[in-house]
Amino acid sequence: MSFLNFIGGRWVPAKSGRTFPDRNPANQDDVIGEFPSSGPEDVDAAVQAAKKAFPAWRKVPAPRRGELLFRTGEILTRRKEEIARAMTREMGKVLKEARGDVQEGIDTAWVHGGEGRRLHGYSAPSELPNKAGWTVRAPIGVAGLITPWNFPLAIPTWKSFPALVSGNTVVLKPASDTPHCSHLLVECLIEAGIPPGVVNLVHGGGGTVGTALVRHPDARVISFTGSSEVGREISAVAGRMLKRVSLELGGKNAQIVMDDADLDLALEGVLWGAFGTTGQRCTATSRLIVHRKVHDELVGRVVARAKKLRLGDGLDEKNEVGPLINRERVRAVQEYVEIGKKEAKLLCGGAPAGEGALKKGCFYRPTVFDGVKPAARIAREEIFGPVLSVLTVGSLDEAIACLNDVEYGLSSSIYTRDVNAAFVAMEELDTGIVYVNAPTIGAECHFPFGGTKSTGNGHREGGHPIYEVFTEWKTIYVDYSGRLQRAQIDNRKAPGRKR
Ligand code: UN1
Repeated sequence: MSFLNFIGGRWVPAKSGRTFPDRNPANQDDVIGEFPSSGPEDVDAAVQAAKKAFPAWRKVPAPRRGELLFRTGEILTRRKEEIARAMTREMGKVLKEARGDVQEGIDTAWVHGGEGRRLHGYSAPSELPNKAGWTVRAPIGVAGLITPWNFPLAIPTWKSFPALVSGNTVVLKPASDTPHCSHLLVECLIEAGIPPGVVNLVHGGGGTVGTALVRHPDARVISFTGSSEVGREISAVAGRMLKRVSLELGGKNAQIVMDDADLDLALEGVLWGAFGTTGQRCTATSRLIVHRKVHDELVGRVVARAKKLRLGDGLDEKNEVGPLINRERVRAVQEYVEIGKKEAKLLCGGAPAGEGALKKGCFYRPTVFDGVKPAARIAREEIFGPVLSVLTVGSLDEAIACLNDVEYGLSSSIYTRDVNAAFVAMEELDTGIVYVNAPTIGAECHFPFGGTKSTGNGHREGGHPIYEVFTEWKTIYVDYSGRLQRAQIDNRKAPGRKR
């Protein structure tokens, strides 16, 4: 099957005519289809189409733009099972999680559809009589959205829905590992009635298509989710162009388990956090920071359960852990495991899984390292796979210091029954998201999502803060005094003069 770009309301091939295959990570022989391998000329066509569509789209009242998102949410709801299955085939996450990913897209439609009737500004009293001031949110123009493969439906909706309801037009560049999910999303937007040019889809590699989009002078705002390394590059280019950019980057998230914690709960949390989505979430639990008094019991149980997790094609609902996204990721995870073997003690996993039906896929065994020191590379660097590093501590202060002692600050978690300890952690953990008695994953789309330090550049997705990314503030003053009133001057008497 052959897929196309969507530019200016038409399905078109890459101008070069080149394509690339989209493969199922659970079975590399299964090709979902060929997608256009686009170049800068295709990006330019898409940005021009979006630019042309902008003046009319920004004039559509925001509540009407919101209604289009509600219709998209209804279509996604109707097609949920079909899209979830397509996602499992394309990205590998098990079906239950794929359904959750589509549901997150649906929820995002409800949140931002409703925003069409809010998009609040504010008013404040003027310092002068007969003068009023208030603010409105104005759209920016063409938004370039570069999305990752790990949440192939949810993340494109996190970015495109608020961009659209604010009145921007969009060029979406999905990850080349998951082009099909974005194709399906664009089909839903078309069915909902999106006007030509308002949403454009350009497939291809990050180095070519992503770079061309970031460098395009008419793509006035860029939203990117991916690695900190690429985020730094984007930031440098966009900085020189004075272009707004929102970056959602790496994580090295940890779960703290104190000696008074409910260990059954902490066990379920760490298994879900570390091995859900095969560890391929920005928010995955990559470190377990455990109090030494409960270390042996908890780690013993984690390893026993990790060994039993059932790997396989996510379309078979008996399977609990799907594959990594591609062979390159298998190699990258293996490299970290080799480093880890020199730094710490491997308790389980540590190798790809290639027996029987698994040999055609990119499967990797859930892996646990114990005795990891805070300075070890596997304690500090993002691995993006099913690898958990266990660090042992003796107090709450030590646990918090250990958790904060990394370059990233996305998500953190603490399991404790001590309310005071929980509140200290909420205050001291230097991450954008903090969970108490819950794993590091499980963010909801109407709350801010993002992190501190190298996890981003201060912006947040989700919730209301996303509108700081996709709108410009416009301040309006109306003077109805009928004379020139000079702010800061005419409401003051000169010093020394009697009133
Ligand atoms: C990500 O971690 O890459 O919080 C996104 C969660 C999801 C979104 C995660 N709702 O796990």
